[in-house]
Amino acid sequence: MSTPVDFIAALTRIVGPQACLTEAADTVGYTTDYRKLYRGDALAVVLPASTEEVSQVMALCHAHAVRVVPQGGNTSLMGGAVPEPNSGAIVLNLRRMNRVLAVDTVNDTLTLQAGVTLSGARAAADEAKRLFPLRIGSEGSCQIGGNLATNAGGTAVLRYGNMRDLVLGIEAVLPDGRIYASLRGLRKDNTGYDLKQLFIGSEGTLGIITAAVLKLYPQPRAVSAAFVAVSDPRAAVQLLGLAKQLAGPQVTAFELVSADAMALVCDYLGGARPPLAGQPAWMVLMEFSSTGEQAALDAQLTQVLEAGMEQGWVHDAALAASLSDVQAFWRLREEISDAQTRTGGSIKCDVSVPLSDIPAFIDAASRQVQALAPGSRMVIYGHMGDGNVHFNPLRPADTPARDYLEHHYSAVSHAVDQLVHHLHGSISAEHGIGVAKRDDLRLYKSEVELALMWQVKRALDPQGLLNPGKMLPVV
Ligand code: FAD
Ligand code: 2HG
Ligand code: ZN
Repeated sequence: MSTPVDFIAALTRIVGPQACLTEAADTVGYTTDYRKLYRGDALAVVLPASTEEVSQVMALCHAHAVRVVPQGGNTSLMGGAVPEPNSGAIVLNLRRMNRVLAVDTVNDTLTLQAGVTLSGARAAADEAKRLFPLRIGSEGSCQIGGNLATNAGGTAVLRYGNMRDLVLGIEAVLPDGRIYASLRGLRKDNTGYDLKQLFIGSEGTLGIITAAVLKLYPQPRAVSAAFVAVSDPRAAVQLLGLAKQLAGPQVTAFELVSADAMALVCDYLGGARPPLAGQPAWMVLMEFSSTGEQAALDAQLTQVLEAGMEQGWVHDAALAASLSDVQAFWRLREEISDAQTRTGGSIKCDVSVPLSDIPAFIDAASRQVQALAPGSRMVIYGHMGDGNVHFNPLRPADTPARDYLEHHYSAVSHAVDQLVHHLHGSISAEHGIGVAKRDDLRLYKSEVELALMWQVKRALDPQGLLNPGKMLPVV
C-alpha cells in the first residue's frame, strides 16, 4: 500500500465509511481546539467503535508510519488534542466508544469505555446510588479517556483527589496495535511496576486509553455551601485551615474568586447578581458534604464561618438555602473559564505552589503583571484548597485581544512561571502541557527529568507515532 488513497481505504475498511472522515467540512471541528487558538489538519478523522478497531487502526498506522492524535472531548485548554498544521497525522476520536460496561456496587467500581463523557460517568454512578467525584466545568463534553490522559483535577480534588486517585484499572492500545489490558478493580496489587500510571497524565503520547475501571464513593446526603467575603488570600488560607480542623474530610471544595473574576462572570451570564454585596476584593466558595444530616452539616459550616469572623478573616457570607442555591453558586464559579474564552485576551497560568505560599505568590505575581501589562484585569480564581490557582491576567476592556496577547503573553507568562519555579511550584497544575507549555518545560524540568521522559516515550513509542509535537520539548 503506497498512496494516501490506499491508506484511507484501509482505514475505512476497519471503521466503516461513516466513521472515517476526510472532507475539511467534516474534520474542522476535530482539528480546531476548544478556544480556537490552535488549528491543524489531518489526513482523516477516525471514529472507532471498539478496542479491536482501535488496535487495528494503530497496527495499520504503525505499518505505514502514520502519526495519530488521540482525542476525547477536545476540551483541552493547552492545544493538546488537535494536530499541528501539515501534520500528516490522523485524529482518532473515541466518542463512539461510549458504553458503560459494568457497575459493581459491592466492589464500588464502574467499568466503562474511554469515550463515555464525564457527565455520563457521573450519571451512571448516580443511577447506582453512588458518586463518581471528579467534577470539572467541561463535564458535558470531556471524556473519561481525556480525563485520564490529562490527570484532570477540578473542584473536588481537596476531598477525593485527582483522576490518578480515582482509577483502579486501564485498558490501552499501544502504538504498534498491541492491547495493554489491565481492567482490574483491585485496591491492592503490588506485582511489579504499576504500568497503568504511565498512561495517566501522558497526554496521548504513550497509548490510546480505551477503557477504565473507576472508583465509586458513597453519595453525600447533605451538601452545604457558602460564598464568603475574605480580607485577602492570606485570610482565605487561614480560613481553610480552620475549616479542615473543625470539619475534617467534610470540606469538599474551597475555591478562591477575585473581584475581577466575579465581575467578568456576572457580565458573561447576562448581568447575573453577585452572591455578595459591596464587590468584595476576594471571595471563597466553600462546600461541605457528608452522609449525615443536613442540619448538622449546616451547623458545622456556620460554626466555621463564625469562628472565621471572630478572627477577622471573614467579612460577609451568603449561605445556600437550597440545592438550587448550591447549583447557582457553582454556576458562577464554573462559567469563569468560558467567560474568559468569550472575552479573549486571557493569559492562562494554571499554577500550583505549596498552600502556605499562595498569598505571597498572588501578591508578587499581581505586582509583576501590573508592571508589565498595566491595567490588566486580575482574573484569579481556582482550587485554592489544592494550592492550585488559575492566575489568568485578562486584557483591559479597551485593548483588543490580539494586541494584548502579542505584547504581553510571553513576558507575563514567563514572569509568572519564574515566580512559581522559585516557590518550588508547578507551571501546569492540572491542564497539562500540550503545545502551549511544551517549550517552557525545558526551563523547569531538570536534565534528568527530561531525559527520563524521553526514555519512557522511546521505549513505548519508538517511532514517535502518538501525539507528535505534544508535551515533550525537543532537547
Ligand atoms: P481532549 O481535550 O480531547 O484531550 C486532552 C489530551 O488527552 C490530549 O493530549 C489528547 O491527545 C489526550 N487524549 C484524549 N483522549 C485520550 C485517550 N482516550 N487516550 C489517550 N489520550 C487521550 N481541566 C481540569 O483538570 N480541571 C478543571 O477544572 C477543568 N475545567 C475546565 C473547564 C472548561 C470550561 C474547559 C473547556 C476545560 C476544562 N478543563 C479542566 C480542561 C479539560 O476539560 C480537561 O483537560 C479534560 O480532562 C480533557 O478531556 P477531553 O476528553 O476533552 O480530552
Ligand atoms: C476551572 O477550574 C478550569 O474552571 C478552567 O480549570 C480554568 O480556564 C481556566 O483557566
Ligand atoms: Zn481548574
